[in-house]
Amino acid sequence: MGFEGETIILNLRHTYAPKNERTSGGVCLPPGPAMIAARLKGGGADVELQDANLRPLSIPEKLRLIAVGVLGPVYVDPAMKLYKKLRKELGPDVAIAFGGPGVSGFTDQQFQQLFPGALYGNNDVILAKAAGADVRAMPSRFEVSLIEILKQKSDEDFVKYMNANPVPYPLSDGCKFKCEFCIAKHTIVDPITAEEHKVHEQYRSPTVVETDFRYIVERAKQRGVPELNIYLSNLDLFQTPKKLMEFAEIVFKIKKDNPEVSVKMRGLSTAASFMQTHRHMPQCIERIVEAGLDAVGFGVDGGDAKTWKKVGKKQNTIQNCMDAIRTTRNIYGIRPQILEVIGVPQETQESLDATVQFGSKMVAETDAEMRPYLLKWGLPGTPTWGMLENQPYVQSMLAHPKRWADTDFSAWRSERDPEQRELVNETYAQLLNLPNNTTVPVWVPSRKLTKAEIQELTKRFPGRTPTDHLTAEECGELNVGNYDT
Ligand code: B12
Ligand code: SF4
Repeated sequence: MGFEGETIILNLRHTYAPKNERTSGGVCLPPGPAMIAARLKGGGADVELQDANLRPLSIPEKLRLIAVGVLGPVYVDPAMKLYKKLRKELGPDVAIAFGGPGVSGFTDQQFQQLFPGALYGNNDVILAKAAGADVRAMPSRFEVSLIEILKQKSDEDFVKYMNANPVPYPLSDGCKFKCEFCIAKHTIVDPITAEEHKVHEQYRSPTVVETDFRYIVERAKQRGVPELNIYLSNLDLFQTPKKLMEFAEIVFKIKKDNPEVSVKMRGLSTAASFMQTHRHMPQCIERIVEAGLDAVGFGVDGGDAKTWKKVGKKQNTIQNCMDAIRTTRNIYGIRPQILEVIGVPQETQESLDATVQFGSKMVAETDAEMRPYLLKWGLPGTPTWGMLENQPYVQSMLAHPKRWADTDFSAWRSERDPEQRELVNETYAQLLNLPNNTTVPVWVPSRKLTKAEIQELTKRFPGRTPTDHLTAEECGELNVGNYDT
C-alpha cells in the first residue's frame, strides 16, 4: 500500500485573502484537511498537507491524487475554477477529489454537475483507493492524532498557524438540535416523511485530545509563541458537560506543565445548554474557565420567539438568552458574544426590530461583543435544498457558480427581491453599527450594486467602497472575494 506516488490534501485560500501576498490574510490551521491527511497516512498513504494560504500549490513529480478541501458553500466556485485548471495541467492520470463540509450536502448528481469526473472525497472507500491507503487501517476521525501531519510542517509554518487568531482545535462534532437553516452536522427532520435523523455530540478520544493538545502547546513553547487563541470546534460547547469537564482537566494539566504559554479558548454554545449546565453542573463552567475559556459565543439568531419556533430553533427563549449572556459576564466573569444570524424568509419588520432591540439592550447592559451575520437560506445540507418547489433555485445555483460567493454569511444580501433585501440589509447595518461589533461586512462580486446602495453603504462604512468591478488589489483591500489558489 502507498508509496506509488504522493497524495496532496489542499487547503484552499481564504476567499478574502489578499491576492498577491501570502504573509498574513487567511492563515489558519485547517483541522478538517489535516485530519483527513492524518487518517490517510494511518492507512498507509504517502500524504502531504499543502495550504494555499501559506504558499502556492506545488506539484510533486509523482502525484497520484490531489484532494481539495471545501470548507463551506462559499468555496464551491473557487474549487470549480481550480478543478478546470488542474484537469488541464495534470492530465487524466492524476485523480482529483473534493471533500469537506462544503460538498457534503450535494447529491451525487449535483456533485458531478459541479465537478464532472471528480472523486467524492467524503467517501472513505473512494478516497483511500485513490490514495493507495488501506481503508480498514484508517483510524476514525475520533481516534486519529494530527501529530504526524503537524510534524510535517516547518517551524516557520507552524508558528504562523499558532500566531493566527483563531487556532481551531477539533474537540467534538455534531449537535442534537434541529435548527432548519443550519448546515453543520445536526439532527434533521425530513420535511416530507417527518422522519428524524438524530445526531448526538461526539467527542474525540481523550487520549488523542490530550496528546495533540500537548504537542501544540509544547511546540509553541519551544518556538517562543507566548499565547494561543484556541477556537474549539464544538457546535454547542455545553451540550455534553461531563466530556467538557474531562477536557478542562486535560488542558489544566498541560498548562501547569507549560506556564510559559498562555492558553485562551473560546467556543460556541446554545443559551439552553449553557443555562442547563449552569444550573446542574456549575463546576464544569468554573473548571473550563479556570482552564482558559475566556469567551462564549451564543447562537441567539433573532430576538423573538415566533421566528425561532418557525425555524425549529425552539431551544431559544428570550429569557434563557438574556440569562446566559448575563450569567457569562456576571457570574463567570468572561466575555459573552452574541451571534445573530438573521434573515430567514419568515422574518418580518417586527422580528428584525426585536433582534436589534435585544442586541442593543444586551450590549449596553453586559458589554457583550456583537457578531451579526446574514443567513443565506436554502443551502445544500438543509431540508429546504431537497424540497421539490425549490428545485428551480437549486438548478440556478448549480448553473451559475458565481452565486456561491453570495452564500457567505458576512456578505450583504443580494437577492433581486428589493423588499426582502432592503429589510434584512437594513437590520444587518443596524447590528453592525452597535458598539462592540466585530463582523466585517463584505460585498460579493456576483451582483452589481445600485448607485443608491453604494452611496448608502459607503456612508455607513466610510473608507470602504463597495463595487463589483474590482481589480485584484481592490479584492484584498475591500474584503471582496479573491479566488486565487
Ligand atoms: C474551525 C472552523 C472554521 C475556521 C476554518 C479553518 C480551516 N481552514 O479549516 C475558520 C474560522 C477560518 C472558518 C471560517 C468559515 N467557516 Co467554519 N467552521 C469551523 C468549525 C468551528 C470547526 C471545523 C473543524 O475544525 N472541524 C473538525 C474537522 C476535523 O471536522 P470537519 O471539518 O468536518 O472535517 C472532516 C470531514 O468534513 C472531512 N474533510 C474536511 N476537510 C476535508 C478536505 C478533504 C480534501 C477531504 C477529502 C475531506 C475533508 O474529513 C474530516 C475528518 O473526517 C466548524 C463547525 C464544526 N464544528 O464543524 C465551522 C464550519 C465548518 N464553518 C462553516 C462555514 C460556512 C464557514 C464560512 C464559509 C462561513 C462564512 N463566512 O460564510 C467561513 C469561511 C469564510 C471565508 N470566506 O473563507 C460551516 C460549514 C457548513 C457546511 N456544511 O458547508 C461550519 C460547519 C459551521 C456551521 N455551523 O455552519 N471556519
Ligand atoms: S444549535 Fe447551532 S449547531 Fe445546533 S442545530 Fe442549531 S444552529 Fe445548528
